[in-house]
Amino acid sequence: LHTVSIAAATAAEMPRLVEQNGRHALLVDGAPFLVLGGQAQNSSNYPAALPKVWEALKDAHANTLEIPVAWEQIEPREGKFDFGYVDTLVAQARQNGMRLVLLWFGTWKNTGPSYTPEWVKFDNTRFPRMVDKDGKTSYCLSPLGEATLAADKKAFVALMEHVRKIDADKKTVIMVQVENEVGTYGVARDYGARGQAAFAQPVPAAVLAQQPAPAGRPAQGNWSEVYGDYAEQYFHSWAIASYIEEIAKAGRAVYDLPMYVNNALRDPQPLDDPRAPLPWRANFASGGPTYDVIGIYKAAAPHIDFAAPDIYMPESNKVSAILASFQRRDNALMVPEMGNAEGYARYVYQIIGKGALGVAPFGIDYAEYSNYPLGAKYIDRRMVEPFAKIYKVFAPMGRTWAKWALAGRTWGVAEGDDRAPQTVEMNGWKATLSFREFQFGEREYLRDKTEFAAGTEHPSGGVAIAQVGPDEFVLIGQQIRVKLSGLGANKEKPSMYARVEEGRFDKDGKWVMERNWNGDQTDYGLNLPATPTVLKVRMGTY
Ligand code: N0T
Repeated sequence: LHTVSIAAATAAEMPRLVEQNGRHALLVDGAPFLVLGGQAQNSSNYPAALPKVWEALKDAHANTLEIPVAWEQIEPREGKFDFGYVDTLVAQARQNGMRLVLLWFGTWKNTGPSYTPEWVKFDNTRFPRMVDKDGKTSYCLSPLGEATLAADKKAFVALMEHVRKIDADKKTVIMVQVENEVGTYGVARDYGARGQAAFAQPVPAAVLAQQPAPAGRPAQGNWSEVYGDYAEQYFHSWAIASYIEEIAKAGRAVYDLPMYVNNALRDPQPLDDPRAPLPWRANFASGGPTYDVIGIYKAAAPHIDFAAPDIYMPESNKVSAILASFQRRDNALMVPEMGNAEGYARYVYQIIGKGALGVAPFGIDYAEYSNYPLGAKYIDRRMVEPFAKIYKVFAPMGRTWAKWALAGRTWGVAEGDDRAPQTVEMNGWKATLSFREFQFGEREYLRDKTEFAAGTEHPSGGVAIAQVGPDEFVLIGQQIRVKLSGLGANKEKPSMYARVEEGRFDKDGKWVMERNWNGDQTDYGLNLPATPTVLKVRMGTY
């Protein structure tokens, strides 16, 4: 027994990302892993606050906790490191059966320096802040401050060394977020002496390759020559991404975990609008990894695996546009933050169905704090419940799902704010999805055509679909009617259900059939109830 457990421990591979035909997976212990996450509140990164975090995470049926490690906390006095919190966190994560994503709150947290140690916060000479056009000092630390970069990097490397020391055997920590929502509000870039000098330099070739000059502008030159009205934002994005690259590269050199950056979004481009986004006009944090500068981050920060959206825009058309713009062949989709209000829960189906590495509502934590109106008002079980019921069905099949997602076999839909039907085209089959339906009959059966099923006052429907065989599907959903019809080779053929099994996946990912749906339960499509339900459906043609 002893030999076996040692062999198993040494066999545990480093977590890493893989890509296959534009789809991605996060490998944990050598196999695809679905992050059913929750993020703790900002100030829960102390041992005394952790019990309320675990309680909420467990109620949520989550498998991963995202939680800050603050620079001020590990290096309160320069060069004197204290990893007591990290030790407690990792030990308790193991006791609670959770994986960890560590959030490095360093030079930038929501763009500001509030999580830097005091010896950094107030020393403008050694750690310069950005300067605006009029020479006024900004709140934000400059990405061109060499001493700031050296100090942040040193602390981050110390953290990664420590994580390697305590966790290389078990891999409880599976990923690291470098900084938090970087960029700068109010000022487009650093106009200080260093900023002016760097801004006058030619745009690096790697940046030009990712973000070519807009039509009608010179293909190379300095930042203003090439990018015109976009120059300040692009330059600042490059400066911040380059700074982050130095930190991530040094951290990965000591312990090579996947690393990513998160983004406080600019307004997304509507899906049907092909125009280029407008230049920065103080309407979002300049320099952050917004969808329009992902290419610049790719060029400047190759040690960052992906840029990820923090979704606090509840509108369904915006959520769809955000997911579309961050899911790229060169950028795995992952939603490391999302509002924890009930209306966001249905997006879990869309996000997971699209093949994301995972998702984490923000504030899954029973600390007495709510970030309403971004998230829920509730700070108890009522806040967790809408997510918990969905995570519960995904939890035992997470790795199976992540494998299907990597293979490009999955789709996801959430009910739109317009409540309108949607369609999904799969291989040989089309799914038509409608909402607010009664479980029996069609709308024309109703005397009152404006009558809708109880419990559908607010959009709450969603489904994630995996095509597991040519004519076979796994559906996981709630508050939705699903109808399948032939497409492509099956288009002209009449079809019917061969089998509609309701059941669940057990802990080993094996299907456990509970009953077969037929008769009223299938005559009007597959009407998934408010309780998330898993169906294994096989179609046949005649
Ligand atoms: C998030 C969280 C936390 C459309 C807010 C969101 C977290 C940070 N910031 O609770 O502070 O650490 O990443 C900023 C959203 C701005 C408002 C967008 C309105």
